[in-house]
Formats: sequence, structure tokens, C-alpha cells
Amino acid sequence: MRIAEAELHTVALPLLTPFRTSLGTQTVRRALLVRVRGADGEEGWAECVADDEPTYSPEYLEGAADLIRRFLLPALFAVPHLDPAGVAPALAHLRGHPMAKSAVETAVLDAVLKARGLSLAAYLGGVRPCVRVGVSVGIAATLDDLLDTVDRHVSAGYARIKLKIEPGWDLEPVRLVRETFGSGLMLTADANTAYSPADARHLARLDAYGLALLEQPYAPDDLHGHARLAARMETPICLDESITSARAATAAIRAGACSIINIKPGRVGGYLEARRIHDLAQAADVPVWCGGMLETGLGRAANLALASLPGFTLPGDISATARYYERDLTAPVELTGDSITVPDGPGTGVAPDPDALKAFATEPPVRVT
Ligand code: OSB
Ligand code: MG
Repeated sequence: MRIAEAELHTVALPLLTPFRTSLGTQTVRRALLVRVRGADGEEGWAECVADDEPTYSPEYLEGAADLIRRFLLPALFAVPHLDPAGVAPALAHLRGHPMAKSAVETAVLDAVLKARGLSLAAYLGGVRPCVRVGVSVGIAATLDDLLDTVDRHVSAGYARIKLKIEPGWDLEPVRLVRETFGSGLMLTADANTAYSPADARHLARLDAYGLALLEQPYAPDDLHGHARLAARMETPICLDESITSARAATAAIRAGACSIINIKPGRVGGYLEARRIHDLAQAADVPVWCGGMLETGLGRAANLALASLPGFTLPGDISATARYYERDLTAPVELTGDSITVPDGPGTGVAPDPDALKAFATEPPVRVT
């Protein structure tokens, strides 16, 4: 395609309940949406997962919008025959900013695949019509609140519960949830980098609770620390923030820093790089699962497509609309049993509902030509 014009939309969706992690508390999901239009009328949409503040990653929403408008789109306007695989090479001279790059690549993918009548899942090599999913449960005000929340999600059917942890909220909540819900519950913990190697002995006590994995205890660049912890703990170590590319994934696996990988397309620069990580992890016998960034239905549709690849053997952080929002930007994403159906329509299979887009907009769309 040749991109003729693009639009940036900023929306804000109130979260049904505040989401607290070791990084902070979120009550609203502000999201940046990219819409591209091709010279032949093709149209694609994507959601940028950059947060309001650069806490989870160095990127943030306003910065991503600025970069997309001033650098990424102009670089792509200059390409006369742009195919999805050509987006990353056309942007490679611009350093960093994987979330912003992922958004424009995904919008191009959506436009091209919608025009070809091919679903993103089929294009990526998906093999499953539906994928098992879990819930990421934030740090609660009290242990009673936590048990209520977990109970609600387990009753809804979710295949796995992930507890956010931080120093002062780790052994006790994990122990209590394990004791209350029994050994049959697939349970994991995510520290979002809240610990340091000085905490290794403390973290090793989590081994008592049969976690399926411990996610990102240390700083993103501490592969050596994670490798030492992995050697010391029985609980498999999973990396999220550390895995910023296929090359980073290879380095982490070689270092013994993780035996499981959380793949978030935004964090690694797009669905094509995400698939490369899937492929190299599969070759190394490392299970992967699809992480989440509190996406709207738009971002989750694309994540469902990715999670339908064969190496995604653990339930993803891809919950139903009702886990996050009263009303979604798209038709609501629904849970069936412990799974969500992978969209099979062209491209991501979804587009924002124009009324919802208007209702949630925080400013008029910015047109880029
Ligand atoms: O670390 O996986 C994480 C949300 C925002 C930023 C980082 C993370 C998360 C989640 C939520 O855990 C996953 C989701 O349900 O989208
Ligand atoms: Mg995480």
C-alpha cells in the first residue's frame, strides 16, 4: 500500500476498578489509536500501548504521539510500495520507541490484510480458534479484598490468576490465595522489577506455593541477576520488561535468565518481531504467553491473533472486556469457559465503534498528511 493519510485519536476509558502494581495505580486507560488510509482506500487501525507515564517502559503516550506524527508517519509516507514487512526496515534508522513503531506497523498490517481479506491470525500462522486466558490481579487494599477479587475471576472461568507483588505484598497474599483456591489453580506472580538480587533469599520462599512462574523480579537489564535467581529457585523465571527484541530474547535464554517469556508486541516493536520471538523460543523449548497492557478491544483482538500461534502454551493476559471496562471501544470481548475466540475477520477482525470513539475521545483527532 501507499499511505495517503493518517489520524491519531486519543481516548480515555475509565477502569472499572483501579489497577495497582509495584509501578503505581491506574484508574483510567488513556490510549492512542492510529488509523491509516491507503491511496487505494485501504484502512487500518491499531492501538499504541504506551502508558500515560514512562514507568513500565521509557515510552509514554504524548511522546509516542509526537514521534508517530513527526517521524514515523513521514518516513512511511515516503515509501511508495509499503508492505507490512517493510515497515520496521523503513523505521530502523529511528532509535528505540518500539511501542510507537508497533502501532504504525499494526495499522499497516490491518489495512493490508483487510484489503486482502486475510485475518491477522491466519497471516501470523495461528493454529487455534480460541485461546485460554488469565487475569492479572492488582495489589489490593486488604487480603480480604484480594480473595474476593480472585474468587470473582476464578468463578468467571479464567484459566490462570496472576498476582501483582511488591516488597510487603508477596509471600502472604500468594500463600493465602494458594490455600484458599487449592493446588488446582494455575497461579503466577508479577513483580514488575520491584526487587533486587539482595531479595533472592526472600523470593526463594515463593517456591513453597507452586507458582507456574515468577515474572520480572529484577531490573530490565539485570540478566545476570535473573540467571542467578533462576538457578536458585524451583519456580520458573519469566521475563517481561527485559525482552525488548528477538535479540534480547536470545541473550536472555542463553544466559539462563528465564525459562518462559511474556511476549507483548508493543514492547518488542510489533507483531512480526513478536512472531520471531515466538519462533526462537519454540526452537529453544521455551514456552511463551501473550502479555497485556490493559488494551481496549482493538489491541486485544490483535493479541488474540498472536496468542493463537502454537508456542503460546500458557494462558495470556488477555481478559474479557468486563474485567477492565464498562464499555469497550469495540464490540465487547467475551469469555467462553476459560477461553476467548480468536477473531477470524480480515485484519484484526475489529475496528473501533464510531460512537464509542466519540464518547471516549479526549481531544479531536489529529490528521497527518
Ligand atoms: O507487567 O504485565 C505487566 C499492565 C500494564 C503494564 C504492565 C503489565 C500489566 C498487566 C496487565 O499485568 C495485563 C492486562 O490484563 O492487560
Ligand atoms: Mg509483567
